[in-house]
Order: sequence, then structure tokens, then C-alpha cells
Amino acid sequence: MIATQKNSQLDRFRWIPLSKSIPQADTGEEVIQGLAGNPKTLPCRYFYDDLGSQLFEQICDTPEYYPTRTEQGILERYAPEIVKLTGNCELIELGSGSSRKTRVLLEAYGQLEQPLYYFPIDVSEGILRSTALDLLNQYPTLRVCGLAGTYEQALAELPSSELENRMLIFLGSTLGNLDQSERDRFLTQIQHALKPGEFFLLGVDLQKSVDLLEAAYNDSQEVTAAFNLNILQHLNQQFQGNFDLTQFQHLAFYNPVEDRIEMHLQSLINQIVKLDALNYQVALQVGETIRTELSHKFHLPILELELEHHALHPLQIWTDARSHFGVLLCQRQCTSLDCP
Ligand code: AVJ
Repeated sequence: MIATQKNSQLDRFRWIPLSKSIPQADTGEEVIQGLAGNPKTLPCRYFYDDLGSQLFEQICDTPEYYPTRTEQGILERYAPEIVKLTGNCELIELGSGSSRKTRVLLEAYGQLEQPLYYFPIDVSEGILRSTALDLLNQYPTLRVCGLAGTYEQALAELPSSELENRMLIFLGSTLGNLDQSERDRFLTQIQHALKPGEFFLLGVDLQKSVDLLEAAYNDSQEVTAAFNLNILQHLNQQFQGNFDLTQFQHLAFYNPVEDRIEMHLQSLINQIVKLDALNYQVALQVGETIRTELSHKFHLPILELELEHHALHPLQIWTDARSHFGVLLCQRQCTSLDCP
């Protein structure tokens, strides 16, 4: 019995390691660019090694970090409406992680009793594979195709459609980690990855009181601090570095000029850090910081204009009662390029 169940699960499981996503292939170019920059920065995707992905799941359970549970509440309430507006479609999720919130959508689309296709995309192979097997176990008719790599790579290498329509899903306000120009490039990639009539489901954290925002990134159990420091541990492992985590401290504050939370790691001493695999070293002064993450907080009317500019028309927008978080269902519009 177990054998046949396993077989049916494996029949419903596909795995695509995206070309340049193999760690050995990571030249560390972006790391050097960031550490050589002014201010010094690190790409936030290095947060998500297996330990980092687990720490992020723990952050979602802290009382201060409201985004995940608020978004989950919105999806639980409006998933049937989303299904009604889109009809059956392939679900392609960027940065899927544990697919904690996506299960709400899988349940709702499962009610259609039609073929169910889910394409989770994540840089962290461990959480992608374990989540996929868990979902196959939980949803006996679900077909899963895991894409291991960054969403830039995934959008460039999406497999061909199995169903009439598809929806790209980008939850958790990960859009907020991109600065203005990166966001523009990303939304252009979304525009090009979708055909007119296809859908884009977007979850974004909205502007609110600074106290609430800063508390969410400075939780009292210090899980966010551990998550932030772990980026140095990941670089040590991947590039034979000698970052001493005890010589750095976590900093997270709201930057009102840019409407964003910024996370930094502050050097507690004057130090020189080496990344032997990259044949690179960097000097840090006491008090100097490395910026590890931006988390932009959105104002819906401005975001709607940005989306329209990329032929992504918001069909429906749902928020929670306190307008702390927003979920936007957008439909790709025709442009003069696609529908002359
Ligand atoms: C998953 C990227 C949206 O920016 O709020 C949580 C990651 N960083 N606590 C965010 C995060 C610090 C989170 N995103």
C-alpha cells in the first residue's frame, strides 16, 4: 500500500533545478559588489539557506510579526472570491517557502474538482522539496513541479502551460525587498511572463505606525536578530568566510524618507573579514553597518499606478479590517506589443 501511494506521489512530482541556481555556480559577484559598495550591502536572498528558511518560519510565529497571519486571514476570507474571478488555473508561486498561506488557495481551487497544478519556486532547495512532498501527501490529486532557484531565473525558465490559464503568486510582501528600480525590472519580468488574460496575485505590507513596524523587525525573542546574523554564517559556509557573528549586532529601523524598514548588521569592532573562496577581504570600522534588507511599506493608490504601468490591472483589492496588509488580484492586460 505505502509503495503504491509513494509511486502515485512521485508520479505527481516534478523537479526543475534552474540552471545557474547550483551553489557551486554562485560566483559571489553580488556579495563582493555589495560589500565594496557605499553603504555596504548584502543581497537578502542569502538569508535563505535551510537554517534561514527555518528561522523565517519562526519569525512568522512571533507575536510582533503581523504580516504572515494578517495575509493568511485575508486569503482565508477571500480565497473563494479569487477562485470565482480566475476560474481554474495553474498556481505558480515565487518564493514559496513553506507554502503556509498557499494551502488556503489549494483548498479553494481543490473545490473545483479539476486538475490542480502548483509550481512552487524557492532558492532554498531543502524547504522546497520537503514542502512539495508534504503537499503531495496532503492533496491526493495535486501535481507539483518544484523550481529551485531565484525568481528571476524561474520567470525566464517557466515550463509550458498544462492548463488554459495561469496565475503568478507573490505573497508575504517580498516585493518590498526590492528598491524602486529593482521593482520596476521585476514587474516588467512579470508582465512578460504572463499572457493577456492571465493573473498575478500580490500580497503587500501597508504603511502604518512606526512602533508597529519596528516591533515586527525587533521581536522580543530575538528571532529576527538570529535570522539577520545567519546571513554571515551562510556566507562563511558558502565562501569560506571568517565572519565572527559575536562581533556584529542586529539593527532594524524605519526610514520615513523611503517608506521602508531597513535591516543592518553593525560592526562592534574595527575588523577585517575574509571570504577565501572569493579571494576577497573587507575592512569594517566600529559602528559601521552592512545593510542586509529593505522592506518597503506600500501605499495602495501608488502601487496600483505602478502595476497599471506594467499592464497588470488590479481586478480586486482586499485588506484586513485595520488595513495593515493588502492582497491584490491583477489581470494582465493587452498592450500594443501583444495585441497590435
Ligand atoms: C518575507 C521578505 C517579506 O521583509 O518582512 C521578516 C522577511 N525580514 N523579518 C519581510 C523578514 C525580517 C520578510 N519577507
